[in-house]
This record gives sequence, C-alpha cells and structure tokens, in this order.
Amino acid sequence: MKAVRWVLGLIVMGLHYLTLPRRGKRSPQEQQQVESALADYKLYQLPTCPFCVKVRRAMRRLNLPIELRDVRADGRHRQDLTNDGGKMKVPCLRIDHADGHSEWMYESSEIVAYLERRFPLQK
Ligand SMILES: N[C@@H](CCC(=O)N[C@@H](CS)C(=O)NCC(=O)O)C(=O)O
Repeated sequence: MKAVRWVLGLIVMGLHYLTLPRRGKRSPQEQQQVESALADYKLYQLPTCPFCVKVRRAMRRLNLPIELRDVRADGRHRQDLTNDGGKMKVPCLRIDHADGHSEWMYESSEIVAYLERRFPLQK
C-alpha cells in the first residue's frame, strides 16, 4: 500500500511539474500589497496529495506565495491542524483574522474559489 501511494505520488508530482501553470502577473505595487496580505495565510498540506497539488497550482496561477506547512514533516503543524482546525485533513487554508481568530478552510475547491475571489488577477 505504501509503495502504491509512493508511485501515485510520483505520478502526481511528475504531471504537476510537466504542466506547471503560468504564474499570473500584477503590477509590482499590487503584488506587494497582495504579498503583505498573505502573511495572514498558511496552507497546511502534503507535497504529493493531489488535492494539495490542485490548490498549489491555483496559487501559482494567481501568483500567491502562501506559506506551505507540511503536516507530515512537522509534528507541530499536524497538531495545530488537528487541534485548532478540527481534523487531520489536507489541504486546509488557515486565515488569521485581524480580531485574533483563525479560520480553517478545508476542501480544495472551496479554497481555490476563495483565493480567486479574494485575490483576482486583472484581465
Ligand atoms: N474533498 C477533499 C479531499 C481531501 C483529502 O481526501 N485529503 C486527503 C489527503 S490526499 C486527506 O487528508 N486524508 C485524510 C483524511 O481524510 O482523514 C478536498 O478536495 O480537499
């Protein structure tokens, strides 16, 4: 089972790198504003999880360098996701709001739709 997962992960990563989406463009000022807003965002994820790859591809397309938190490599991230997010499932987008509360958004499609709405690229 571990070997099958490893091979599938390799295929997912291979396809991902072979078909990397083009990074979206903003003016330098706009990109700077976006990047300072992104300090409040973290993506809890795994490198080879296909749902995480889907979110990372959208981040690249939208040019959103959000901090990635690998829940397998770092036990603290796994613990935060489980205890504060509520479940050990990835991808999960953590949004730290100005009033101090953190929002934990699970579901890759919801995360992608949120990022597209919140950080649109100019057409
Ligand atoms: N419908 C979810 C599926 C996410 C999912 O199944 N993630 C797997 C890793 S590829 C996971 O975290 N599984 C652990 C679990 O479900 O407890 C999405 O689109 O984000």
